[in-house]
Amino acid sequence: MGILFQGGTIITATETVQADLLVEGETIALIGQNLNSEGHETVDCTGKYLMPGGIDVHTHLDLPFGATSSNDDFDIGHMAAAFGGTTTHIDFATQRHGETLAQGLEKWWRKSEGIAQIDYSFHMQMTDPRDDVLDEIPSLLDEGITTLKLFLAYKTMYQISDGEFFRVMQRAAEHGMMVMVHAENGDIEDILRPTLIAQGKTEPYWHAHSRPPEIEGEATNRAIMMAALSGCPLYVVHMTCQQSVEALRRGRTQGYPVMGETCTQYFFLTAEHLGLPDFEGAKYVCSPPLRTEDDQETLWQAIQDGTLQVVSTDHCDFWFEGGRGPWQAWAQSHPKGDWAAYERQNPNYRRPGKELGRHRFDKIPNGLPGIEDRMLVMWEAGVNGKRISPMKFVELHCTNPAKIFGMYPRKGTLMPGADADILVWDPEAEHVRSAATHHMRCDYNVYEGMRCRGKPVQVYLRGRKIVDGDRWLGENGYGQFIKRQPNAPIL
Ligand code: DUC
Ligand code: ZN
Ligand code: ZN
Repeated sequence: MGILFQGGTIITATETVQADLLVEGETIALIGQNLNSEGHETVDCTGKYLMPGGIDVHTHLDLPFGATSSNDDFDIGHMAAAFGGTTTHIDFATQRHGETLAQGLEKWWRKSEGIAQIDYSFHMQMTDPRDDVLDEIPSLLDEGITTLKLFLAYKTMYQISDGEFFRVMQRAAEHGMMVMVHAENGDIEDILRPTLIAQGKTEPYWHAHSRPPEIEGEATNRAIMMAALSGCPLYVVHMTCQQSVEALRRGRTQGYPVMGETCTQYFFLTAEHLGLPDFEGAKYVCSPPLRTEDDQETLWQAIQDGTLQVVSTDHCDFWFEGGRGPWQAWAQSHPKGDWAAYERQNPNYRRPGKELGRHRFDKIPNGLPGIEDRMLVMWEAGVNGKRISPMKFVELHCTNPAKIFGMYPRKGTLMPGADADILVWDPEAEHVRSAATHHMRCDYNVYEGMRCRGKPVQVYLRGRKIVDGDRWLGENGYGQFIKRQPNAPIL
């Protein structure tokens, strides 16, 4: 017995077609007109769209950050993602200085195995590319990990030199892997930030001044030139501004193997939010920082013309009012990775959050909630706002992520043989984004009060219904690690 989705409109990146869709087991068996329902469970999709489950290729679940760690983990974060239509995500497993890649990876297996509720994969975040670590790179392919993330920012923590960056690219290219880059010039940021602090400019507002668009444009251009020289495919994460988008557009015009993403928040919020009174600006501190309305227009243009291929979230949420309950005593005796479980069992406990930077913007943990909001607000502003078509929406949030990151056609589309990751999307369903109703473990929502029309009313992951209206039907351990393929296409 299968599940027959009847009477819906199927939307993929390339077509919109009225058809039935049959799921057998974990995959799509058939798409066609008037399929025979005998022996199958049926789902009436009249007036609904059927779209592939969303893929968020840039998340930081349970990420240690300074004196705290990000709130959402592979349990609650997964549920929140699915309520917003995302059924697969790729997180960043981090190698710390002195560690091997395998040691870094091991920590992320522990966070996810037996806990995951949606499908997931990892990028390997390399911070210490020693010779022995470079030799370890090919072993990642055995794990199904095909992407290496490098930093040109966070000078004392993650940043690597240009020489190291280039050497990693050469190795990655030999093995059909792709390099991803956080492109901000960390050397310059490391001068601007302490200067502002010394001048007494310590409020959240100054965060944006410590990381101006020029340092993003410069680092993006540098990484692109290294991609041109090494031949290694490059994907620039969280692009925010005209300076970096122009660099990418130039590189692509030259035929270099370069691609890029932006994140949801950069379409909706600006650096003005950082200046909100009563420390509210701290809610919006992320890196790279929020920019201007002109930059927002640049980003809309760049997704429309294909300069940017993907919209992700950089989801990395922290309490606005954290540090509650007996956290200090408890946290001292437990590694950061254990905090999520304790917090779940003790509702009065909150790990530290944005308040860590009440007196200095550089102590505010960087990041915003968004894994649940991404497809909902982009549908509203993009599709309802007539900036992108429903097919383009699917391309940006589902299909391109699957192709670029080696999961296509298993993920990212609706076709026979693909995983039955299916959104039954009601284009008329009205809702309001709010911290009072979202599922992310976060006491604020950056789209608070935004009215939206359209959302997934049912979500299926590999043939199993995990969201039904407001009901959560998922299960810890059902989420699978997805092994990805190297030599993914340059789009
Ligand atoms: N930027 C953020 O805002 N948070 C996590 C990491 C990053 O680069
Ligand atoms: Zn980053
Ligand atoms: Zn990030």
